[in-house]
Amino acid sequence: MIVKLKSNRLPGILSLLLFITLKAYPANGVPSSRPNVLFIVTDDMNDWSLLKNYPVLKTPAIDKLASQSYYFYNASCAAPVCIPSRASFFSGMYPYHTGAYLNNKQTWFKGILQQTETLPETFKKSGYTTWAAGKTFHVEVNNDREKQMFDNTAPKGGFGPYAAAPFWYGKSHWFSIKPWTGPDSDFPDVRNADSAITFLKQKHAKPFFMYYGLWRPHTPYTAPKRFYDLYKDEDITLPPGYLENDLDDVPQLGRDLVDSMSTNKYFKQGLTKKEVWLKMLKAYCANTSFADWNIGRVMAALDNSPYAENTIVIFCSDNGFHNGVKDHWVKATLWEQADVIPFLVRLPGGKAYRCPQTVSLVDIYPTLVEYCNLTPPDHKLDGISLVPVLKNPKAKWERPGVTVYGPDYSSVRTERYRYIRYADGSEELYDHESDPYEHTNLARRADMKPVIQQLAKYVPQKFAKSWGGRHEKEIKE
Ligand SMILES: [Ca+2]
Ligand SMILES: [Ca+2]
Repeated sequence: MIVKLKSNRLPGILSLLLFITLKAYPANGVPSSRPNVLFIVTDDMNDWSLLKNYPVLKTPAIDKLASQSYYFYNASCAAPVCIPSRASFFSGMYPYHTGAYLNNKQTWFKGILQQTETLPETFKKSGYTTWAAGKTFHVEVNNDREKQMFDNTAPKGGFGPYAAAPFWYGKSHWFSIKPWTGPDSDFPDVRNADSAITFLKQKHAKPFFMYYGLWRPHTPYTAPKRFYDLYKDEDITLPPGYLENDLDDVPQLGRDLVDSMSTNKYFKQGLTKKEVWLKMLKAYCANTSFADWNIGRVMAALDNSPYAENTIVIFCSDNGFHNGVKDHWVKATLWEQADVIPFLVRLPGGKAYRCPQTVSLVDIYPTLVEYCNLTPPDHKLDGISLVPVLKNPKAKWERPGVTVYGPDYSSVRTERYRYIRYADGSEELYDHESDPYEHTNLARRADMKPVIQQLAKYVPQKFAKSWGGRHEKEIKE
C-alpha cells in the first residue's frame, strides 16, 4: 500500500521508512536486514584438513571454504565427545555449569532442556525460519520440544549402512571399514545434503537459521568406494605427532582415558596395532573426503542461491579425533587432538583471516545472538561473542579455551600453553611454541610454576553435579 504513494509527497520521515522497507525486502524477497545462518557440523573430524599436517588428506570443499573464512586454529570444544559438546553449543553453556559432561542419553535432555533455551529456539523466537537435518543432538528429543526448535521435521537418518562383518573383529561400528558400492542415497548424509540443497533453492520470506549435521567422518567407516579410491595404501602414514612411549610422562588418570585401540585386544587377525591403525587411517581419510564432498554440495547450493550475500556460514566439528596420537584412537581426552576442532566462520564477502584467538564452541551462541540481533535467552550465556574479532581479526582475546570431561577433569588452552588438571590434582603442561604435539609434560618443572599459577585461574572453581555417564576408555565391540 505504501508503495502506491508518491514518495515526493511524503514527509521526510515516511520517505525514510519507505526506503528502509524497500531496502530490507528487495525484489528477490530476501530480507537484507537480518542475515541468514548456515551452520554445518561434522562428527569426530579433527583439524588435519585445515592444519595441513597430514598432507595426503583431501578436503577440497573445506579448503575452499577456509579460503573465504576466518580460520580459528586454536578453537576448542567445551567437552571432547558428542553429546556434551553439542549440549554446550546448543545451550551456550559450559558443561561445568550444566552437569552435561559425558555421553549419556539422560544427560542433556533431562537437565539442559529444563534449564535452557536452545539456539534454534532463540532464532525462532526472533522471527527466523529454523531448519535442520542430520545429526543434531545425538539423542532423540521429544517431538513437542523439537517442534519448538525447528519449523521442519528434521530428518536425521543415523550412521547409514555398514559392513555386517567388519574387517578384523567384532560387530561394532568402530571396526567397520567398507568401500560402499551401493547408491550414494544409501547414506543419510547424502539425503540430508539433498534436503539442504532443496531448502536453499526455495524462496524464504523470513531470514533462516539452517543446521546441517553430518554423521561422518564418525565411524562406521563406510563411504562410497570412490572416496576410498582417492587413497593408496602406501600413501598412508602414522598420524602426525605420533611418538612411541608418549604416555610415559602422563599422570595415571590421563592414561586411564586412553582407549582399547592401544592394546592388542581387538587385533585378532594377526595384524599389529600399527597395521590396524593404517587401515583405519585410510578409512578415516576416505570418510573425511566423503563428508567434505557433502559440505561442498551444500556450499555450492548456497553460493548459487540469492542468499549467498546475506548468509553467515559456521563450520565446525563437535570434537576432534586422535587417530593414534598418544596411543589413543578416538576422542574423549583433554589433549590437543580431541580438543581442538576445525572451526571456520564465513561472512558475506568471504574474506579470509587466520585467527589465533582461543575461541570455544560455546562462543557460537552469543556470536549469533549479536550478529543476527536476536532477543537473547533468559539464561546466562557462558561464551563470548566473536563479533569484535569478526570486525577486527587482530582483536585481543583474553579467555583461554576451557574444556572439561567429567567433574574435575579440565584443560585450559591459551595460544601458547595447554594446562590439564585431573580429579586427583595431577597435572600436565605443554608449551605449544616448542611442542605442538604435546610430547613433553612440563608440569613438574620448577620454572613453570608461575605459568601454572596463571593458567590455574581458569580451571573451573565449581563443577556442577554430573547427569551421569562415564569416561569412554573402552571402544566397545
Ligand atoms: Ca563427535
Ligand atoms: Ca609425553
